[in-house]
Amino acid sequence: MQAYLDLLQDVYDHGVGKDDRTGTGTRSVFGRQLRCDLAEGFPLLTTKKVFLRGIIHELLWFVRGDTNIKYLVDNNVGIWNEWPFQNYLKSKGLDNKLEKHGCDWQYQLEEFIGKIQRDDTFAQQWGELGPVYGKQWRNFSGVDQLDWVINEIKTNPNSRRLIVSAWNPGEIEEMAKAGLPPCHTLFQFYVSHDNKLSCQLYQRSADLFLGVPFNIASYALLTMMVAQVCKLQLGEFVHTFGDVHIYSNHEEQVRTQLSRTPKPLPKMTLNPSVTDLFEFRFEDFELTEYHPDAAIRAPVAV
Ligand code: DHF
Ligand code: TMP
Repeated sequence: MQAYLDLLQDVYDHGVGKDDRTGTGTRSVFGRQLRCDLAEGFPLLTTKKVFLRGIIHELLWFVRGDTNIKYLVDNNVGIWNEWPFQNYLKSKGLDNKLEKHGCDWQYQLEEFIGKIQRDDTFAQQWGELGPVYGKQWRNFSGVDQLDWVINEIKTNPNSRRLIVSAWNPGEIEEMAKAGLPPCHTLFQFYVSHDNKLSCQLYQRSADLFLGVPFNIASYALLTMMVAQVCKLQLGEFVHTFGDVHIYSNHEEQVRTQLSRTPKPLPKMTLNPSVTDLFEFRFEDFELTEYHPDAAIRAPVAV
């Protein structure tokens, strides 16, 4: 994880000012790479407490092929709440009337999430993020890419075509309307001569302080799950970035983060009796030896 902190320092020092879609402003660089050996421990940041429960539920939600926040809301994970809420406000003509993160806004958000919990029809109509990750992983123009890639790793491990893509050009506009076009865009598996499974992700756009610690842990977990069901050992996670940025309202948090010293990595254990990727449940994941520094709160740019 030192590599993550080095990248954070690099973008903080050398990132060039760039305006962005959200109007927040960033320091940004283009084209970087991190790699970590998954056998050395679970790559969860120790210099701040990372919300692993949210990461696990989000990954299970992708794997289910789900694109509605209801599953996350029901499991008390709020990380995707603001995007459907924003759409809801827009439809009511309230999106510019409420001060973001102000009292009224907070109240309306709680009302909205309560309705998602209680009212299935409302959740179906307003909880959708569009044809994002879950949809594309499980049904990209009729192809179940996860099912396909598992079968391919098992039967043709030397393949150089072990790719899953969330970037579906025909559906990007639909995704942009309801939420976001995929940031973690495409990943490829690799089986080495000594039966280790590696995974490389191409992330087109990376919120280095907030999103990236989630993305690293999420893909490390996915690689562990796939390795287990394909009876392979753990190789590397290679994380390749397009636009890597630090938002201008995260700079104080980044300085705090960089002043801390990393601790040994925690250990992640998966329930060894699970042999089908689609049968993992939340209870099948166990994290031990995680002794992080305190969480560092930061606003997410919507
Ligand atoms: N937009 C932006 N601008 N950055 C993102 O990282 C991002 N991530 C998305 C959707 N849109 C995004 C999905 N993933 C948080 C983490 C990941 C995530 C969305 C939000 C987040 O807010 N994390 C906080 C609080 C977590 C909690 O305890 O609820 C964190 O401190 O990690
Ligand atoms: P963009 O679509 O304009 O690139 O904005 C998406 C923002 O969300 C950008 O800051 C990257 C960030 N992001 C992550 O870093 N990781 C994620 O998993 C997601 C969904 C978004």
